[in-house]
Amino acid sequence: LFYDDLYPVNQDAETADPNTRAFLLEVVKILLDFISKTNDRNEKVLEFHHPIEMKKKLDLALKEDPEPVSQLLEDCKQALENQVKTGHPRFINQLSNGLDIVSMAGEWLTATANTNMFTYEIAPVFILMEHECLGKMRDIIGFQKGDSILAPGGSINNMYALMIARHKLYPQHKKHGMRAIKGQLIMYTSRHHHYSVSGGAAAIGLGTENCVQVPCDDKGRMIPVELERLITRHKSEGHLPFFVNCTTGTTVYGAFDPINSIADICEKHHIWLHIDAAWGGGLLMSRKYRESKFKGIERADSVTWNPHKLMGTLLQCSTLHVRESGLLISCNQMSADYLFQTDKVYDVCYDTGDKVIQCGRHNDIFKFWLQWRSRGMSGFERQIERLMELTAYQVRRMKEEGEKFYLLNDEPECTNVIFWYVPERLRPRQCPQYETRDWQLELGTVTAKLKGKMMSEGSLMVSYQPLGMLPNFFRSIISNQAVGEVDIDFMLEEMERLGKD
Ligand code: ABU
Repeated sequence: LFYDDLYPVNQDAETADPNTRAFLLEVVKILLDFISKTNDRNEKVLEFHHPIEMKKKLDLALKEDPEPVSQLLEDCKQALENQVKTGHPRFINQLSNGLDIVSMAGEWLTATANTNMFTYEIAPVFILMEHECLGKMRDIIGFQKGDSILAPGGSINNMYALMIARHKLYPQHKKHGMRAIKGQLIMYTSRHHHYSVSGGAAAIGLGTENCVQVPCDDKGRMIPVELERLITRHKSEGHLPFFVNCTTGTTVYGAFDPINSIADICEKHHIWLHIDAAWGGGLLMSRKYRESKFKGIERADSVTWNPHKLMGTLLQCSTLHVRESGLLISCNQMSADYLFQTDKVYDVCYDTGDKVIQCGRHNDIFKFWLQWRSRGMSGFERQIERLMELTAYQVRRMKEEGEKFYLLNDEPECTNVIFWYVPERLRPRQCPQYETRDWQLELGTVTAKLKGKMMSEGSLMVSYQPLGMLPNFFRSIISNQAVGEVDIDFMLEEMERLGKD
């Protein structure tokens, strides 16, 4: 069989239908095998090959003549066999981990419906699902009215927040560009901010030097008095402070900037308050954590929240919520006549595509809506609280292990646990340099080597990074519902096994 024996090229239902069904059923079998392996703790997380070896191993050539369907099935198998199993309970590497089955089913359906999200005309059901989910998320945040969009990732949503904050102050910028603004706009974010915030400053023409990094405390939280000191200084220099990014769930530490204190400063100085809850936002689904970690969130002007992180929605699903209605459309609308006709037969406020700068927009909502339906609020609440319980278990177990692990924060605010694995020769009894700078630097080297061993072995993946003065350290993340206590025990044992010098 070849591609032209299948729909849509073959229009003869008598042959195309059985051929197409047979092909797709074979694809589904391959997918189901991958799902089984992903959830099998005896399977490896990955088969690591260096890029040069991987290129030799794979047949990726695009040739002159068609490949038969049988080869395409082999290609599908090969792609998954060589893919990292990001839903494996021992993949503890990224903020977005896991393979939620209901959400995945939604993604399969989304691919089959293959529509574009710019107008109600071609995506009626999915546009209404966006209204439902986004409206519910705004309720949870505490925005009485407002507006929301989905964008391809938290970075883009953080940039949208910058654009609409500028638009609110200087609507003429849309037409005249930077000459509409007399003075230098300045924005603020903590030193532990996600890099997309300074990336957004570069992208919208503000310049990274005008994205001022506010010092943090030792837990990685912005220090409000430092923020106010900087704002006051910049104002006295004649600059225009206009935007503060408050991170709730920093990428590495999982730290929460103090919303209410920052909101007080923003109100006093008439500055837009954006909350980057791309990572921590999932905790809003728990009443307990909403109350303890997000006090004051309803005072924000905008909030980024990525269900594809802590909530386990399949990649990608990232949302932006704005307290004031109408700003998104006024900032981004270009009124393309061929899409957004105003004389359509239906209520065109459902044509949401002109609120964003993208034209083509992927359907990121169905998998999220379906996942939410499957759980209700209570199911999501349990899911989120379970992740936090497991995090507490990990910290407890690491403390029980004594000198093998050096926790850099023993009270994590999210599911990030940051630590060094300490090999025997660097433990206090063997190591006179314990806790010195040289000791830290040596642990930084050990960390990168140990990660390399994990990958060669294929048994575990935990990410690492340096940060500020700290050389490389591990950051484990629990956002996969497949993870259990047994996997945390395994991580600790495996690090000790692989970490032996
Ligand atoms: N957007 C931040 C993702 C980083 C991470 O998964 O580690």
